[in-house]
Amino acid sequence: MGSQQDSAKTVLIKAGADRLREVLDGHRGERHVIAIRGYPDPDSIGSAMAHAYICAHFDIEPTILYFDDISHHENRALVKKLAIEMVRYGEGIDLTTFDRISVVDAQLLEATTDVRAIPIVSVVDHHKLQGEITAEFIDIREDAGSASSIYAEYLADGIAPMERDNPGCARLASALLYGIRSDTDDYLLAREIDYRAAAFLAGYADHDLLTGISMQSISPRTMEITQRAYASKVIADTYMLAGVGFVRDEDRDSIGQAADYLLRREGIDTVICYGIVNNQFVDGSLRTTSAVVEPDRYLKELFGADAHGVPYGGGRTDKGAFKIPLGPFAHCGDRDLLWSMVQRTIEDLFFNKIGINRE
Ligand SMILES: [Mn+2]
Repeated sequence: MGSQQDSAKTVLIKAGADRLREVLDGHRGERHVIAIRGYPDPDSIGSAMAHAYICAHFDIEPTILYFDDISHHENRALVKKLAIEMVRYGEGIDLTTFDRISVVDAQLLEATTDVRAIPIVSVVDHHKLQGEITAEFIDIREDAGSASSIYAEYLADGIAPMERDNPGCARLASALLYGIRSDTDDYLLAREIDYRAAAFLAGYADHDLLTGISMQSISPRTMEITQRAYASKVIADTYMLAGVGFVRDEDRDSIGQAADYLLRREGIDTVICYGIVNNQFVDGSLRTTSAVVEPDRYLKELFGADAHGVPYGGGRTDKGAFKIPLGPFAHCGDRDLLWSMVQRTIEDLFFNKIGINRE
C-alpha cells in the first residue's frame, strides 16, 4: 500500500456521507481515478458510476479504470446500454496525471506499481476487512449486500442531487439497482441497507432499461464451458470440483456461471470451477450453500498468498474467486501437460484440505 504523508491512517467504518463530503471538498479541481478491481461486475460498475457522479459535484474530474476484460456478456450489455465511460488499464492511460485514486467494491489495489503510487482518497466496500488500509475515507460495511447500496445511501443523504426524469440520474439509479440485485442474488441475500437503497433508487431508475439488460440469455460459449465443467467433475462428499481447461479472457465469467449452474445439482453444496484463462492465470469461482464453508477463509486457506501477502483468492458469504498467475509455466509447450499439472495440483490441494484420500 502507498505510504502517503498527507492522509492519516484511519479506520472509519460506517464513515457515511458527511465525512465523504468533507473529504471530497478538500480535493476540488483534482483528477481522480476510480478503480474497479478484477473483473468488472454490476456492483463495481454501479458503485464506480456513483462515485464518478459524486466527484463531478465536487469539481473533481473522474476516470473509471478497470483492469480485466468485461467478460460476462450481461455486464457488457450493462456498460453499453447505460453508456458508461470506462477506461481499461494499459490502454494508453497516463496514471501520473491523476491526483488521487478511489477504490470501489474492493479494498486492495492491483499490484501494478503505477496504480499503487497514487494516494488513495477513498475505499468503499462490503467485503470482509482485508487488513490495514490507508485512505482518507474508509467505509467498509460487511452488513451490506452490495457496495451499490452504500453509494445509494450517500445519494439518499443528498451528497449529490438526484433528479427525477433526468436521463443521467436514471442511468445511475438503474446501474445501482442492477448492482444490488446482482450482488444479493435477486435480493435473496439482501439486508436492510439493500432494501432501503432499492426503495430510494426505484423512484429514479429506468425500469424498461433494467428489464432489457436482464433479458440477456446464456451465451453459447457459457453453455459449452458449463458442459466441459460437468464432464470433468470430481465429486467428494457434498463438494464438486470442475476444471474447464483453457478459456479465453472474454469468457472468464462463464466459469462463475458454470459454477452457479452446477451448484443446483442435488446433493452438492459447494462447487469450485476453474480453468486456465488467457493462457496466463488459473482462474476459478467458488459457489456454496453450505453452512460451514466460508468462501473467503476457505480460498485463502486453500491457495495462500503471493510474495506481497496478497491472497490468491477471497470472497463473501456464498461465493468466492481466485486467480493464480502461471508465471513462466504459461510458456509450457505442451498444453495438455500444463492443464494436467494445474488440474492435479488443484485436486491435490482440495483433497488434502477436506482430508479425503483421492485414491
Ligand atoms: Mn460487491
